[in-house]
Amino acid sequence: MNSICVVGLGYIGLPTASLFANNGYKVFGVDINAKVVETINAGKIHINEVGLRTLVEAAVRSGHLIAATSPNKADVYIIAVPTPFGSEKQPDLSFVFDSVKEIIPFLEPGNLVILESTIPPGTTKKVAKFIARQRPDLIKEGKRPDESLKILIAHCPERVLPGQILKELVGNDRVVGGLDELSGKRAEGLYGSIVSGNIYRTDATTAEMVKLSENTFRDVNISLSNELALICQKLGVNIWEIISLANKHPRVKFLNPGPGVGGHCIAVDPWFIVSEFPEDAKVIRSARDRNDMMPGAVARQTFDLLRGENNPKVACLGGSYKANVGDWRNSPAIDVYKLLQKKFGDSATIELNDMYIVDSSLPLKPLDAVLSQATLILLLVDHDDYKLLDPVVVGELVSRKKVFDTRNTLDRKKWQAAGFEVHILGDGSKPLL
Ligand code: SAJ
Repeated sequence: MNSICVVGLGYIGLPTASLFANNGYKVFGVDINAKVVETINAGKIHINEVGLRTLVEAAVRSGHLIAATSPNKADVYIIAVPTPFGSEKQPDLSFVFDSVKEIIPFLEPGNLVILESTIPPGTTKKVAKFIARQRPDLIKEGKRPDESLKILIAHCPERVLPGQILKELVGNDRVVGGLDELSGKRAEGLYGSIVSGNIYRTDATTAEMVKLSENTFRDVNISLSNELALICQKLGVNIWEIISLANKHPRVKFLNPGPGVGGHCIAVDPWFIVSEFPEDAKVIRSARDRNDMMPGAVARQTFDLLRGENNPKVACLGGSYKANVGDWRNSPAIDVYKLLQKKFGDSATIELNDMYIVDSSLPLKPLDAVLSQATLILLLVDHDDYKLLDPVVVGELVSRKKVFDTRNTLDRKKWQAAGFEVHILGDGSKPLL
């Protein structure tokens, strides 16, 4: 297993490819985007992730990582392409199957095919059937995997947190699910060469469900905090105090409420279970719905806080889907920003700042410009840079000292001491409409 072909050079594929390349493997990276390929072959990166640039640069310079727009013959094939979902919340597996289609002509007996992409339960088996139809010499349909497989197939879901991908790729425990015993063992051996955490071997469908259950657990937990935040708001008590005290119980661990759940994992993966089991996945579905309605709730409360003001100016702080990253896919902060623009039309100025986002398609403005003459500061993302803001300095820029913190990230007492009226999502200070 000396050569690896990694299909998909995004947030997971590129760090994985460069880690293997820096550990002695010959790695062929594949991406459909020619610009991405060109960037990587120049030793540069197209995504922002701590430590990635150095790793890619070293991998390319050593000649161990070469990117191209089509696959190369290798011992191992790792598929790390996105699995988005459509407007009907159905998973779109076309990238996965297109990638498999591309590698099929290269497959030889003994090769290992690994699906790293997050996939609905049963997909690894479907991929095996798909390969079997085109390469009956490698997989025989209708037989037990250990009797029929001449190649090895496994699902090894990634579990890393954006913002600390490289650290977690190495340090986190891994679950590897083989289609048969040997597939699992070979995949375990491969990841063992780059992972310092434990590797747990299981079957492919279990590995698929482990990954989906982890993210669903987090989504359901946050939805409960969000629901309680809305209830506390009506009740006139503070959800943050309640969570902090409840979490003193040794068996309770609430996550934080906020303006919603975004990104391409937690806001998406639960739908992979719902789409397969629509009648059964009731809690999962309503948790998704609860989290999806949070941007609307935040926009309504913002509207309420501005009631009676003529031509207000809202300084929206943060557009990414979470703190200290520049990724704004499915970002609830952007949803709130757009809802406010729609709700106010020309009767207000709504401006957006985010120092992490590099995408020029968003109308981002510098922090000073956004804060200047603002009548409300709306904190949507808890970037460290916002935590460090000095309320005295900010107070000199704004035209009205009022802040709505949807992440409970600012030091309330400090901001109040600087003369600000401080509202925190779920603190019970103003009823939600
Ligand atoms: N969020 C809250 N309250 C919280 C925590 C998060 O509202 O207490 C929001 C965030 O602001 C964000 C969203 O949830 O909008 C998701 O952020 P996250 O940090 O919870 O998770 P992701 O999507 O960045 O990464 C998750 C991780 N999964 C788990 O922790 C179980 C990561 O380990 C996975 O590898 C990743 O999904 C993935 O790729 O599936």
